[in-house]
Amino acid sequence: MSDNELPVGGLTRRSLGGLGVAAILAPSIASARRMPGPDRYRPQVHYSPAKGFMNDPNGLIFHEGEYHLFYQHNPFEAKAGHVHWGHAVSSDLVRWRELPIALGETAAGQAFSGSAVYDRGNTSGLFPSGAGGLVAIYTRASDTKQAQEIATSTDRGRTFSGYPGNPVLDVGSASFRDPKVLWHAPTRRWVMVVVRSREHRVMFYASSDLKHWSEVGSFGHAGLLGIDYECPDLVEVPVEGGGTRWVLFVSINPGAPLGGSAVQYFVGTFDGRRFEAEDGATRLADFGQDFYALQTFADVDGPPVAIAWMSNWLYSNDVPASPSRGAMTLPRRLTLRRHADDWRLVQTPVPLDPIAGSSILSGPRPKRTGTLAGAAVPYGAALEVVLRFEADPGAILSVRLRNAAGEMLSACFDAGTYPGFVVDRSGTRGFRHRYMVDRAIWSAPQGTTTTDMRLIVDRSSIELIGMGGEASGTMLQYFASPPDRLEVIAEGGAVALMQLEVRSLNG
Ligand code: DQQ
Repeated sequence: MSDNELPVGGLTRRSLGGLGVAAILAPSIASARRMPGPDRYRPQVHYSPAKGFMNDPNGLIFHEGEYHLFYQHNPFEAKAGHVHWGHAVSSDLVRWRELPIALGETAAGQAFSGSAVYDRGNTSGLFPSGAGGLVAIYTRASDTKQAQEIATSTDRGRTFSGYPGNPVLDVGSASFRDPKVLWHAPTRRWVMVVVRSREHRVMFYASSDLKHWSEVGSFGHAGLLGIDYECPDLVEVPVEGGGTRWVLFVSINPGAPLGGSAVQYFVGTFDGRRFEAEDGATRLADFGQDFYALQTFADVDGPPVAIAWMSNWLYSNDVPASPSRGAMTLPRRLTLRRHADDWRLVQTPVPLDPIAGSSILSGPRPKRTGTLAGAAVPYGAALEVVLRFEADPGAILSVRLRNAAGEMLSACFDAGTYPGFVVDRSGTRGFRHRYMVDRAIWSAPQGTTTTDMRLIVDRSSIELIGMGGEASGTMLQYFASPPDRLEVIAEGGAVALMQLEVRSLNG
């Protein structure tokens, strides 16, 4: 067992009081190397490449009937490094097809994170007259320099040609990266959002041709600084009930509240030059430990759709390979909800009907304590659990996945003095790391007893979406032996299930 597979402070873990976690967990911790068959952790309903390493989503765009997911990718081994842009496409955001690598390393460096736009009016002049095409905007990164380059594609993203005049934006910095470009309709020009990462500044540049960029504004030294600001995104998001606000996402790494990587966001206005936050609040997009580098798709109709990388730089190189390392979250639609003096980002994972498997549990359950429902779950299947419930004050509703070896993964709503959702992976023994937290907690307004919870559990992850999308908790999790049973349990008070649906998902 290597040092990085040991949990902090020894091997004995205690339960979280009334949360129903096994009291003392077995001291043996299986390492990834001792497990038979890396496929046991292969994501079934989340995108992961066939081999190599994957991190940030890049170049997300809907174009000619296809959703494009480009991503940071090391094709040579399942470790970060030698960054290329991998590529996959989907017609429904759920089933993805991997395509050949889109951008590679050059003598000038690796192809770090960036975005893609459809230059429909050929503003760049880089396409044949009268035609447009896709333009990728990314950071060319060496040890001494990070500068922004562009590349064009006339074949729906299958191949790209680097612009001979690259780089298009070079400020002589070694920490200047992750350009997200959008078309700003009111000012009729392209806007690039990019970070001076070590200075904790998000920079705004404008261009009429994607080749010449002028600085027009900046926003920074705001929120959680961490060591680096990374992967910014700026998008106009509909507010439930009417209107819109601009949301500026800024990933930070390391320095997140749970350690390592996290995505924060600011809500405000943007006039094409300046982003003004509406209040001084820093909000996190996800309460788990494994949600990073969120990016939204260009050119989708309706509310924006975002994908994040489902990992954390503190241990992304150490988690079991399956045989590739790295997976994306499910795509989520984004809206904003206003609460008296607060804003909440609402995330709604796209419908999974295209990959629906069989129904495992269904129907309401009357209010009581104890086991409300239980069923065997198919070996190695991904699961979707949807619950709407009303809990007595003080009750805890848990969804538990377990196996005969005594392992358990649970997602709970605690209707106690401090109500909220909990994702608890402390009872899984397939992989531990000294920086992986056991559980993550999201606080709901005091007095909350009636709400909803949706879980998507894959072979090595769990996503909890609660309170109509306000709570998003994303965590990697590794059973040593796959779970074979699911139970819904009420403790400390009675709970009624107005809705219970559990189904398997086809990988
Ligand atoms: N990952 C990329 C960088 C970015 C970081 C390198 C964030 O462009 O800042 O793979 O995960």
